[in-house]
Amino acid sequence: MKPIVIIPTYNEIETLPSTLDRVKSVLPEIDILVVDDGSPDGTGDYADTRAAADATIHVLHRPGKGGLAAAYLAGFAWALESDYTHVVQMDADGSHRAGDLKNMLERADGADEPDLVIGSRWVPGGGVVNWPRSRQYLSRLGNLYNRAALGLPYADITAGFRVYRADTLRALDLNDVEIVGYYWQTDMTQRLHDHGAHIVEEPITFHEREAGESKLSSTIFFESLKESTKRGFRHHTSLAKSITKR
Ligand SMILES: Nc1nc2c(ncn2[C@@H]2O[C@H](COP(=O)(O)OP(=O)(O)OP(=O)(O)O)[C@@H](O)[C@H]2O)c(=O)[nH]1
Ligand SMILES: [Mg+2]
Repeated sequence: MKPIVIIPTYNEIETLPSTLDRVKSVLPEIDILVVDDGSPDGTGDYADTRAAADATIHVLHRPGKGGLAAAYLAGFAWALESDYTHVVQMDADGSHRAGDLKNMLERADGADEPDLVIGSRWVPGGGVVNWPRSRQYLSRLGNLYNRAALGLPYADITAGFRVYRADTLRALDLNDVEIVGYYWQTDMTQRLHDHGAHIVEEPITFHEREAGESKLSSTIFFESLKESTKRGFRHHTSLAKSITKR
């Protein structure tokens, strides 16, 4: 197994140092790619300093804030050109923990060869720490809504902590992935599900961001909700059509 951890950053100077330290202390050999969108607070420069001192740390600089999905897709393209076997999505802000990452990688390396391991807050053994009740409700509701609207049988469809099998990503056409708001996590889950992928959930403990500012705005949230609804209608209409044809 040769995984790479992709960490997108926008103004995470307060949290990226400890995130890199923790991943490196638990998984010293692992490769990391920081994808920075020209953070005005110098996060990209900091990542460059770390990369200069450690050959396993890489940095991809993008010119300006282009959104989380676009940053990940650029990171995927970079990683898939090399011989990595697994590609990890991980936030910089301390919400995703290195100990959980280790478990997720072990799960990804299991004999049943999952195509996607979702780091799940909402399966037994998973949970959240210090997350405001309002965010917990939003996450649970968002997942319920997505499950009902799209028929996806997973507990944490919108999770951002994930391990993908690289060959599975290579086999998918990611050119038209929906990059609206945070809907793209759901879109990726659905793409893999429709592709017949083996998707499993590994419990994680998600922590409230440790410092810095959230990039999740209400606009992003409502854009994602709108997209789920649109896709949900499409899903149910095609389901109804296939039933009436029978
Ligand atoms: N490169 C890049 N990274 C981004 C962008 N937007 C968010 N990120 C990063 O994506 C990760 C998730 O963003 P967050 O702001 O933590 O979003 P969230 O986890 O939903 O919200 P909070 O944790 O509550 O703040 C963090 O590492 C951010 O720095 C972007 O436009 N470009
Ligand atoms: Mg966060």
